Amino acid sequence: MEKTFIMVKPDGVQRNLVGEIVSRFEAKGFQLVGAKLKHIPTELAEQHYGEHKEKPFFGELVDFITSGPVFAMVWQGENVVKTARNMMGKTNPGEAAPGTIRGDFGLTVGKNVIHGSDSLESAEREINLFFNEEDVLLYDKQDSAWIY
Ligand code: ABT
Ligand code: MG
Repeated sequence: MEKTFIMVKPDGVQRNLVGEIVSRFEAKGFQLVGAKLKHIPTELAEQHYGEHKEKPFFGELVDFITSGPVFAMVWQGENVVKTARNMMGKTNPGEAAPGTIRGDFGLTVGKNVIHGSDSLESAEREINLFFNEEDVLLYDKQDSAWIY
């Protein structure tokens, strides 16, 4: 079953949106298989956002993501990478549709509340950056038969 890496960014944690965001993924039918509150060290932030190293906003991005704790999660389910991105909405919350997480809770591209892996390859890379193997739990869930 597919897995993705989802993270409530420091702005989302400060604005008490962790519960709301977890609820949306639970209600959709996805399964939470890993979670932790973490203050990201600079080195990990630079690795996580490695693809943006040469961009003019890289410094600000690293400063923001290390400015306070994030809530890092692994979610599992059918097509979860793409579906989670759809649930998050566009990168710029000003353009994100109402009903999406960024559309409902964000205003600016610099503080856009949530991160989600953009491909299967990114998901595997990011899960491995943030979680040890034993901290991703595989367990049976009673509602699976009613979702699939
Ligand atoms: P992330 O989930 O944070 O990776 O966002 P997403 O994948 O939707 O968008 P990308 B393109 O990966 O943006 C990464 C972060 O960079 C910020 N950003 C992006 C800017 O601040 N200015 C810009 O012009 C662009 C293109 C937004 C993203 N995160 N934050 N915070
Ligand atoms: Mg991205």
